[in-house]
Amino acid sequence: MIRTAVTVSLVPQARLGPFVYHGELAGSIAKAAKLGFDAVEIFPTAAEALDVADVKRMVGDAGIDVAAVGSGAGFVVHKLTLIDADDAARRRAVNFVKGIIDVAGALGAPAIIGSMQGRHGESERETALGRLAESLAELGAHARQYSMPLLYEPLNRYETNIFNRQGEAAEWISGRGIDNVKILCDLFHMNIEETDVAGALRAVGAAMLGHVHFVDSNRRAAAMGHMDFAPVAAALRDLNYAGYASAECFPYPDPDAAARQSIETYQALFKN
Ligand code: LER
Ligand code: MN
Repeated sequence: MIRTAVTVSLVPQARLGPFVYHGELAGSIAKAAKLGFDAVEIFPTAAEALDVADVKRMVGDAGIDVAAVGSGAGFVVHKLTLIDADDAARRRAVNFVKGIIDVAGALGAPAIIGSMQGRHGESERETALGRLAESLAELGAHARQYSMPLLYEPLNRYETNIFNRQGEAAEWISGRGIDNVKILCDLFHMNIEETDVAGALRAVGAAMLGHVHFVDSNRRAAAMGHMDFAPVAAALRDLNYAGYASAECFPYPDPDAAARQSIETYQALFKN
């Protein structure tokens, strides 16, 4: 059974970003539970900023889980990337993600690599991919102690030039023998980059599909844009996908309405 999650960003610099709830973890967790979500996906400013015992208590009291923990602040706040040409800066990036993996692991969740993959310069692609492969391999191995994969999220062309398409990223990870790293498929990025969103999910395949950002074409809540969700749901069903459909969308027209719309669309697609 696919599980539902809703995003909560605690990063002030991302206050205009595509997260349903912003800034207030306890209240957001309570709202998520009340609306019927199974979990929250959390974007902290850094690992040290999350008090694991506190978060455990909050989700425990609400009777929900943590779906994933994002590392985006590593880039947005600290400008760290896993492909930085400077060895010391790249090491800081890897260590930042290790911290996120440790916190996520303690919460029973995987960590996400999105914007920390960076963007390579002209004619530096192979070097950048080499650095990314090395970083992902180290981080995937680090995540294994928690029996969690590391989630790698291809982004659209306006955010990265590393991998924009899901199937290519999955093939590259498998082909390089990078262990314990799965793909996070964000339907918004896919709407920009893929010719066939459902086909791209199938191309990633059951073994590599780790998480889904459940959102519409315009980055509003599911069913507030023009994404055709029926083939997407059919692909996820056919793949026996049992991970999260996590609402990562703009809080439009307001956070609670976006959350409600997301879970109602999910229920309409998967619960009958
Ligand atoms: C960024 O566009 C995104 O989709 C987030 O999940 C990345 O951290
Ligand atoms: Mn995303």
